[in-house]
Amino acid sequence: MHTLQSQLTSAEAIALEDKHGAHNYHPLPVVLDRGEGVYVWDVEGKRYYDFLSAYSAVNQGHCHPRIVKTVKEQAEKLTLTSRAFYNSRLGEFEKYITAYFGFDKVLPMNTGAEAVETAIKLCRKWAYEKKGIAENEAVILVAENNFHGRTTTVISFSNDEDARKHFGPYTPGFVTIPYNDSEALAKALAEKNVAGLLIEPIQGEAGVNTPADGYMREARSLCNEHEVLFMADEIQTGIARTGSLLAVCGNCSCTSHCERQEATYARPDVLILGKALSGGAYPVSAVLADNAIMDVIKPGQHGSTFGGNPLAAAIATTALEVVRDEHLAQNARALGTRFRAEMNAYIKNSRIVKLVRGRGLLNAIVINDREDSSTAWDICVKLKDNGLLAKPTHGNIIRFAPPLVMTEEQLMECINIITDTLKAFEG
Ligand code: IF1
Repeated sequence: MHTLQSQLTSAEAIALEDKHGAHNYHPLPVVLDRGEGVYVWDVEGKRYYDFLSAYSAVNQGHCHPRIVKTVKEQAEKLTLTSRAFYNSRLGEFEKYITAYFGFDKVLPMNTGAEAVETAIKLCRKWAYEKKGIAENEAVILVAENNFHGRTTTVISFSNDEDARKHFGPYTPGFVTIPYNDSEALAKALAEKNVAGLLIEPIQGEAGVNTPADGYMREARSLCNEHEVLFMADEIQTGIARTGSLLAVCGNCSCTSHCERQEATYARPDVLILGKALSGGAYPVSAVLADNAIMDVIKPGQHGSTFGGNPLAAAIATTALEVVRDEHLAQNARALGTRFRAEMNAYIKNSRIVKLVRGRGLLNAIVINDREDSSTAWDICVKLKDNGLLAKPTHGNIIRFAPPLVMTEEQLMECINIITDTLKAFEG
């Protein structure tokens, strides 16, 4: 069945990447060859639980049969036309995704960073043409320890040395405020020329930094008061990952906008999606907004060769259908609650784990060791040996984010692998 069987050993594959590829990553030493649902297999045939899900791009599970079927069918028919012509899939996708998330219009792109760039451009143009900010004076507020991608403009407002050092000169027009601090936000919003707030509902790269429950709602209403666009980067948190369709939905796991949500929903003016929008089968990102904002962009002012191509449109439609049909938000919510409960029970008697935090199936444990120690990395290598793949993030933190198609039985097996592995580090 799997005719594309690799002929390489792990060591050979790693050596090839090391020799011929730029060293812009430091991967765990595992070479993956096949995936199905919550599992991946390395080139030697060893099976692992995937607790990274390609940074939440494969929420629907690896090689989801419905998504693969769409890839095959559309790839055999038409893949790319450019936007110089209409294509038969884009309009249907646009209708579907705007109804799904409750916005007037969508602008499709490919990668997450491109969607963030799109939101920034949209916000600035809106500020000059609708809000009346003087040309070149628009300011966008961003949060400390943000991660929004790797383009030169996006890294201009990062405070991560690795991400930005020696990549200057930097794009001006951004002001950093502390995360999860409504007072600081209110103060910054009172300054002149503020056009937008760009924010992650949970900061992934910062170690699954989860804000207070009311923070997003407060940010939303503060932005309203100051006529400032509230732009939510849901590239990592969105599409059921945190136990809601969007993290800004708050405490609600419905996959359509219900009445219950009125109490908790921090509706963004600009919604930024990527990653799981394609279920990991293809790079698809999107920016959603209502007409009053989106209509400032006119022909020739923004675009991308691949953005909105028929293959992407078809895949993204199926990927969103899977999330709804398989109740992935509800499953993420239930399994996430179980995961944190089990981890908290373990942590009670643990020396090596300080705490667990997160929402839905976006969680992290904080290791009780110096930030610059290799403990989190060493634990991840051991987890790999024990059949579970996770990746350390900044400051001795391990992120746990499996595909959302996991069953409770599988989760319990994984919790056993994790706690058994941690026990070996209790010392
Ligand atoms: C890498 C982190 C995750 C994102 C948010 C935009 C983007 C991302 C909130 C850009 C991308 C990635 C990219 C990945 C590592 C990763 C990551 F650790 F850096 F923070 F997921 F947790 N907004 N996140 O999280 O999207 O252009 O990559 O499609 O290897 O850099 P992209």
